[in-house]
Amino acid sequence: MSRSLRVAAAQSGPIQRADSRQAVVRRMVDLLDQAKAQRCDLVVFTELALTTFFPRWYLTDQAEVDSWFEREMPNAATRPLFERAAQHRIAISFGYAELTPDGHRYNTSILVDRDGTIVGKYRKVHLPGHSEFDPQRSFQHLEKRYFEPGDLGFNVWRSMGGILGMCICNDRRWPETYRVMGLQGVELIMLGYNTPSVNSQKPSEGPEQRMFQHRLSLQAGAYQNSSWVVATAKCGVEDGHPLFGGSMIVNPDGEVVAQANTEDDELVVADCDLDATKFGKETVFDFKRHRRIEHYGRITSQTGAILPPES
Ligand code: ING
Repeated sequence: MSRSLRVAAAQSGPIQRADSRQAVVRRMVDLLDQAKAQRCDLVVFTELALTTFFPRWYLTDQAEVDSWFEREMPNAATRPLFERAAQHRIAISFGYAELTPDGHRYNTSILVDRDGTIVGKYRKVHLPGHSEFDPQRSFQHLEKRYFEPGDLGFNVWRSMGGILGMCICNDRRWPETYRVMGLQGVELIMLGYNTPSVNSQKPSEGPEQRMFQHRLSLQAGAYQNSSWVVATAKCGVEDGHPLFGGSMIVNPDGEVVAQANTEDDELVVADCDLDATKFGKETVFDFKRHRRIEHYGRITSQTGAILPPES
């Protein structure tokens, strides 16, 4: 029997600082209804899907910081999303800012199965940006201020008849992210991202170059681990700050099979045959046959680069 899933990347247009969780969830439920109409099995929402990308703001009042976080999931604001997804028998993933009962704060994503049960959780490992206000930057990116590095690692879950994994945004730029899931047999990786259209430290790096690097990262990760990658943007202009779109679905050969055309709420849909991952895993990326771990020690024993001695 075919293990094909119809998957939607449910791209989010901009969420303004003043927008309520309720208004955002209504938009997400509308995308779910559209996905149902297209007979989707799985809908991948974006990073920090419930709020504006608040790490662009330098906040000092802890109560205001914590207003961007969710203390429990589901909660009153998100229950309509869980209920509609279960009603449609659609599995979903989405990201949000997580405040744990013991006071830890993470940039988190969850996987919810067709019954509305949370079956997986991931906490963003590779936090970009900085922790203090940086006057040198044209805008701030304070993820290291508001979140702790994820403590769950890169896991995979058997769900929807396949092996699914999650990561978040900047994680997609780091090959280790994909490989650790690849070494667990991942067949479809879900990720959301909020990526500024310009580089706050390098004005010459604009949307075209950043979109190239975004696509390059996804295609390489998919190909080198023979996995589907579903990447979903939050995009458009949030309180004057542009985020780029480019939601896309990449097949296990590294080919883009579907991508967004707008910078607004938009479904990007593709049929993902999970058995299409087998050939790569059994030939060029048959890790068991080809990897030489005796030469990879630096990858886990070193954090930064160690340069050769000056001659
Ligand atoms: N955003 C950006 C991303 O990884 C970034 C940060 C942009 C890092 C460009 C490096 C280069 O897409 C988040 N939220 O990680």
